[in-house]
Order: sequence, then structure tokens, then C-alpha cells
Amino acid sequence: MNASPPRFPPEFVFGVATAAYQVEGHIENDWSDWERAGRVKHVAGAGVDHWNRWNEDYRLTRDLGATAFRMSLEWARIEPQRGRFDEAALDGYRRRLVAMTEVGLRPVVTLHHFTHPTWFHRETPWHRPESVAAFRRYARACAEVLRGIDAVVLTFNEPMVLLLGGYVQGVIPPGIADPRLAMPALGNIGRAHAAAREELLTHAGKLPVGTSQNMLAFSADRAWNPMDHALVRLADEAYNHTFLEALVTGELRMFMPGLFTTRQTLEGARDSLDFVGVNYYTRAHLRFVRRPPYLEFHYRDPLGRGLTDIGWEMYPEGFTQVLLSTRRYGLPVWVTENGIDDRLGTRRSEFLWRHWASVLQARTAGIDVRGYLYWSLLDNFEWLEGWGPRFGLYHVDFATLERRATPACDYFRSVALDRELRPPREVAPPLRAPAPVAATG
Ligand code: IFM
Repeated sequence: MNASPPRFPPEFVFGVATAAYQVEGHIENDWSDWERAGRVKHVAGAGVDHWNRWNEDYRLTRDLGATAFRMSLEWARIEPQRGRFDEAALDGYRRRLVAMTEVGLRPVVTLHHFTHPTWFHRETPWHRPESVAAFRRYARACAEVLRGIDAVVLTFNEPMVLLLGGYVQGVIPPGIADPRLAMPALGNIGRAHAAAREELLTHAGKLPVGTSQNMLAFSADRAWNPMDHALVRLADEAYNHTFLEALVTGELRMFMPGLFTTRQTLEGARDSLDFVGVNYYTRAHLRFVRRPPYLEFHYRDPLGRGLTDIGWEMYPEGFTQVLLSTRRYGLPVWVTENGIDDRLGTRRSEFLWRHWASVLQARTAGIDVRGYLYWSLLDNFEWLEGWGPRFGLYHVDFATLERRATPACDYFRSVALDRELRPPREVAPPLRAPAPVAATG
């Protein structure tokens, strides 16, 4: 007798994710300055015109059977000059949030998704304590926009990505390559999260507040090398958990020898997470090297599945692992991003199937995963990779901005509506089971 397919419970939320700078268009912020300075290959420019086409984009989301929409508020629109709040922008966001709820989409709202107003790094950069008050003031304005709206709120998206890119490698704004400033910056981001949560609870109502943590599965690049294995343990703790731990315990404790170590108390941050937001894409293979920063980071394809178009391994087993690793917090979990750059649109359904299976596995093992937001609704501006990658469930013609459903839209809808996780029709031979990882060095 055939076993019936695994099911998502009726209360499980299917949704999609976006971020302002990647879709809205015509935003002046630290990234547009960065682009003008020639630091990236493409400019975001008109984005995919979501600022004007939001109505159509909410309808496309509803057509997927989805009931949640993740968006971000653009700080630079809201506070273009320090202390001057733009009423039209606040009103615009408010109207969008109301419209979203009216069509049956629960807003998941990010306050900070990588970008800053142009004055921020000059006047109150993250490594200085004044940054916390600046973010608190912005969060107060966001709280007014959110008042009475049944939203889920994310204060920061992927703070570790911002930190590594912006304060260690210096490849994204603020373009600082000084690890000594990175730990004060991370501490202040944690304090700013706590301050923002206070503002939201006081002025918006009792909304669940969390952050989105980019979580990677890590493996030793050389299975025989004990230093690679030691790195995996350190990186898993430092990259995946240190910031979350800080928001639960109120203590930021980072230990990455040769790169950064810190111990700070984050005032007000203890118990400041109502849920854990997980962004998961892939696995990284770590290799110890003898010169700073003492590690190399590689994407590999040891299981022969074929890398995704951006060059990342398709590794749903790692998704189960990172979801299970959130057990230590004992909090509800939202998958705030998961997606694939699939430029031909031929692998996305299979990606969804396998990653949804990971979610169900984690739920069966007792992790309270409440929802899954696919990154992204639309093809969009992918930061340093510009307009190359295509993560969208809807393909966007970047010349005409026309949206067109990819084959995965039907599959998304069938699972979101029926709740049964059946393999997609076009799925090819089963993924090879994970075998012991071959030594590469
Ligand atoms: O596009 C990004 C998003 O802004 C943050 N998380 C990862 C996505 C894909 O790289």
C-alpha cells in the first residue's frame, strides 16, 4: 500500500519575500552612492518597478495560493535627511500594507535590509554607539506605519552578511575592511534590534519581532583534515548562532581566532526574539589556510547534483540541519528566505519539493516552523551580482518589466493550496543520497 504524501498543516503559512532596494526602483541611498562610485557591475535604477506595480505583484502572490508577503521599508525613503521624516513615503508604505492585508496577505516587514540613508555612515556609523539611537528613531516612525496591522516584523536582515561584506571584506557599503570595527558594529546592531523592538511594542502593538539570519551548512573541505573540521565548528557557531544567542542571552560572545573575538553585554537585548527567522540557501566547504584570515570558503558539488546558476550547491540536507540547530532557542521559526537562481526555470520545482521536505522533516522532529517565504516573488537586483541571477517565481523581462509565471508557480500553488507534498511532475531522477564527502585536497 502506498503511504500518503506528507502534509503541511492548515495553519502553516506559504509566502514570498522581497526587499525594497531590489525591487522598488529609484531609491537614493548608500547603495546607489556605491553604484555611482563604480563599485558594482550593475545599477539597481528602476528596479522592477514594484513601487508602482505593487497591486499587480500582490495579485501575482495571491495567484500562488500564498498568504504572506515579505517586504522591507526603505530607511532612505522614510528619513532621507537625518531627523527629517518623509510623510509621503510613510503614507505610501502604510497604504501598501493596508492593501496587502485587504487582499489576504499577511505582511512580514523588514526594517533594515542592507541599505542605509546616505547620511548614516558619515554621521552615525554602526561601530559608533550613536547608531543605536538613530535606528531607534527610525523604528519609532516604522511603528507608526505598522500600528494596528497584523504583521510579523524583522528588524535586521542577515546582519552577519552586512558585517562580513561591509566591515571585513569592504565590498559593500560602508566599504570598511577593518575587522577591529566589526565587533563594535555587531554589538550596536544587536542593541539597535532591542531598541527597535521596544519602539514597536510600545507604539505599534504586540507584534512578533525577530531577525532574519542567513544560515549556512558547513562542511570540512578536506575530510581528513582536523583543522578544517575545527573551522567548521567555529564557523557554525560564529556565523549561524552568535548573533541569535546574543538576542536571547543579552551577551555577544564571538570567538573566531585570528579574525575576531568579543564579549559584550547588549543592554536590553536579553529575550528580545519572539521567533527565529532563517534564510537558507546552501552549504559552504571550509579549508584552513596558514595566512590571515586562516580560512577559505568554497562552494562544491561533491554529490554531483549540479551547482545552481549562481554557483551554489543544492543541499536540502543542510536546510534540515540548520532548522534543527534552532532547537536550542526553543522559539517558533519562520523561514524568511529560501530560493534558487534558476535562469531557465527548469530546476525550481524540484528545489521547492526538496526544501519543503526538509521543513516537514524539521517539523516532525519538533521544530515549530510556522511559515515558509520563497525568495523571491520576482527576478530582481541581486546586489553585487546585479541583473544576472534569476531567483523569481515570476520571470521579469528587464526591458519591458513584464512578469511571466515560471513553471514552478503551478507547483507552488498546488502545494500551498492542497497542503500535500507530492513531487513535481517534471522532477528528474532522484537526487543521489548524500554519501561521505570526498576529500578534495
Ligand atoms: O538577494 C538576497 C537577499 O537580499 C538576502 N538574502 C540572500 C538573497 C539571495 O542572494
